[in-house]
Amino acid sequence: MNKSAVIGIVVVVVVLVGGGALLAKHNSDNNKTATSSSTDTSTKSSTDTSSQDSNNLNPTATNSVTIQNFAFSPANITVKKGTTVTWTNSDSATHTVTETDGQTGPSSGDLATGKTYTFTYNTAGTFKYHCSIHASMVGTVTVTE
Ligand SMILES: [Cu+2]
Repeated sequence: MNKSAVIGIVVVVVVLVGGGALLAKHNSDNNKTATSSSTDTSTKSSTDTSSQDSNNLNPTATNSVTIQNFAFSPANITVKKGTTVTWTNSDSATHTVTETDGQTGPSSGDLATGKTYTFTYNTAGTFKYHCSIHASMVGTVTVTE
């Protein structure tokens, strides 16, 4: 009786250890699969990054511009006619949002840190603006029908 019980336990242990080894193998296979798929993800994200870079050359579809590090971000945006654009000064310095080319456009006056300014574009076209304090700060709003 005792011997057969011991044999039974040994059999159970062998089966468990064997099964555990199989599971471990299976898991390592899964890990390999996960590793290769994460490689795919990083390849995809690097592709996304390059497409974001090319997007920076084109207007970004947004009505919200942040002023930071002495620059408008994004500097070039596109909105539909009738859109109100909001500029937020998140910089430590005072800036302005001032139309550049004599068309109807923003004229914020001095915008201290944390202040916002809004302007509604009711005409389609391309509208340049700048900061009247820092000549290097320029931006463009493209208004579509
Ligand atoms: Cu400025």
